[in-house]
Amino acid sequence: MALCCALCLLLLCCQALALGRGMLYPRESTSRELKELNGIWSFRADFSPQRDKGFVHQWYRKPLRQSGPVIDMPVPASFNELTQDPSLRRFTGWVWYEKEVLLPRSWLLNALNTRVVLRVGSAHYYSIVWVNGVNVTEHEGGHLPFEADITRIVQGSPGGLCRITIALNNTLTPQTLPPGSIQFKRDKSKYPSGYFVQKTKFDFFNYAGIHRPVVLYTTPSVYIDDITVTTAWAGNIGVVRYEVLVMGNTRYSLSLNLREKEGKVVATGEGPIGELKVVEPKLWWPYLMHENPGYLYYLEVKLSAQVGGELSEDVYTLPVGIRTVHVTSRRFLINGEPFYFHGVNKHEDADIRGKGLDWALIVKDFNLLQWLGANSFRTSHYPYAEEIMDLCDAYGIVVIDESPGVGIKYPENFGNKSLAHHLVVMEELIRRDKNRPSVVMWSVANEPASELLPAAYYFKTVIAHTKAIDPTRPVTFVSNANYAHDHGAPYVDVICVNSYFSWYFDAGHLEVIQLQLNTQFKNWYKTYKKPIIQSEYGADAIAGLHNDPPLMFSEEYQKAVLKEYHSVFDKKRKEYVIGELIWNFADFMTDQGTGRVLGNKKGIFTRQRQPKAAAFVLRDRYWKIANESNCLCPTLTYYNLTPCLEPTCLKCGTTPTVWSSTPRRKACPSAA
Ligand code: GCB
Repeated sequence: MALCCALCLLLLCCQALALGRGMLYPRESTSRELKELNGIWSFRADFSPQRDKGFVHQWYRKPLRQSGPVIDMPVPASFNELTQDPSLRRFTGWVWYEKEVLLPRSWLLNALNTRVVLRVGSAHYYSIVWVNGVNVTEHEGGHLPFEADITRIVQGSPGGLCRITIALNNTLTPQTLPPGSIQFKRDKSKYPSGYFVQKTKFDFFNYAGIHRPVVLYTTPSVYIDDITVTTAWAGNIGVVRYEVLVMGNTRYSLSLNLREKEGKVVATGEGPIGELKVVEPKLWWPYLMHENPGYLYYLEVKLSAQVGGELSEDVYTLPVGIRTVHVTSRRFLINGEPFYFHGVNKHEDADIRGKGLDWALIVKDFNLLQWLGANSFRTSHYPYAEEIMDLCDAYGIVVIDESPGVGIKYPENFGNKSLAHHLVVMEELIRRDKNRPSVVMWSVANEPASELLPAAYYFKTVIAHTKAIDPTRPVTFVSNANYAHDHGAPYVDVICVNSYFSWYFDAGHLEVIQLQLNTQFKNWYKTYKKPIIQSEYGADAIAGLHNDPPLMFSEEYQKAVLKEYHSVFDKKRKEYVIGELIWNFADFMTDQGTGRVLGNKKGIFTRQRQPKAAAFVLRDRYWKIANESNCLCPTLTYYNLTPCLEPTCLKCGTTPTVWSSTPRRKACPSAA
């Protein structure tokens, strides 16, 4: 049976819709060099009434400082909260970034066989890029990488000077993803002339800027452009199926080595398409499901070709985790074992840097996730940085990878232009994250107006397209619509529902949560017979605000809401509920409004990552769930998996040394 599933999977993979080009994460190798351009860039916001002065005066033609004043701007970071200027904080329109770099001679001399690529990890929202005044690329969308081959421009430039200019526009319209709209306020008695505001229907601040690393990297002129890997296993054989896309020449040879962590080669292959078999594979397991979670192999791809009569080589190494994902009517299976999502929803958000990538914050967050006993998160409400996703792969944190499809609330957001762009975004997201073992499901949207009729065709199309590109992963979107009127739900594999009982509805009435939550689950399950994830629930709590009996916004109330929800989850997870993701991991910034006190306070951690009382409630719960599901004792006594401690059996107190035949569990010695 397992073998059969594995083969089906491989067959399905063969039918995946090809994407044409790759977006491999830039990595150094014996054939590739990399130069990070992070640090201080020159910056100017175009405050001209039409925001078009930069284009009219062609600011990209000369160094930016020559066309007017510039300020220092760090990259990566959002520009909004780095100065004391409120008009820059709320700025909507074009901003200009510039960086001058000198390229090493070696990149310029070997012109025939060195390709130079400029890559931007993400820039919000629309980017136009020039190098030495020459337009090299444009990109729409704020959360995914883009790149341009700039070889010809830099190799012709005197002294290897490379002046990179990026014009960035953060305006959101009904056709962008996420959508928004610009409202012009024309009442002269209330607003100055030309006054406009950016409106959005999502609940986080529209931070903008170059949010992720910008790098220059080289490849040989014949190069590995893309690698697609899918995995399966049956019995004691793991299968890594690969497809390599080569650009620059049609005549080349490819050899592949699959290495274990310690470097030992476990399988080898040749040619652009093939299958590697691994005997006794070390499977990729989620955190807390195995003593060695997140196991990665390394697929080293070596390309050889003749360039100008000489042998040229390109080498790229891709981390690979061997695992399978399946969905039944009641369960989510990873490697054939039931997986229960006990995790969080996050945001890329922090003081000062906004949505800019910050290594210290990333490491702190992963430490908190592990402390919490969280095995998963959803990238609410847009794709997160590749650097974050790398750690998910390495630590075994399971990811529901969400597109920026948030705030799709009006009929005009469902038109052809929006749909066409949404399809492109799904392509870009899958192109970037398809090889990640941590990604177990795609989420195409959050809380769209799926009760509107056009949602049926829209989500049918987006989901079918997503599945066509990646037939190996289930697809969902997150709904807060009424189960009986949701036109998108028929197309998803897993039902993801958000609800805020006793918060946005029946505010203050904790006593209604259990009944309403039970009803919610029953209705969705009876209608669709698909497993359900509670993809959001929670309550705002201002850290340090106390009231007992619990009142809204106090830490006690947040705890009480969680406990009411948990009692229902505990019944339903024996049936078809397959996960619970708290809203939210940490407090985060939003637009200003009467319901927001310096942002959304539903975090179980503050924005500075200090725990509120609710964090301890969740921590106890998540570790208990992990312990229970790892337990093989007949009496259901479970292992104490407290972080940093050796797992011990709570019944007999011993540390088990053997894993049972089911790979994720240790057999309790006293069970024998
Ligand atoms: C939701 C949204 C999320 C909000 C949250 C809230 O349903 O999906 O983006 O932040 O509720 O706190 O209102």
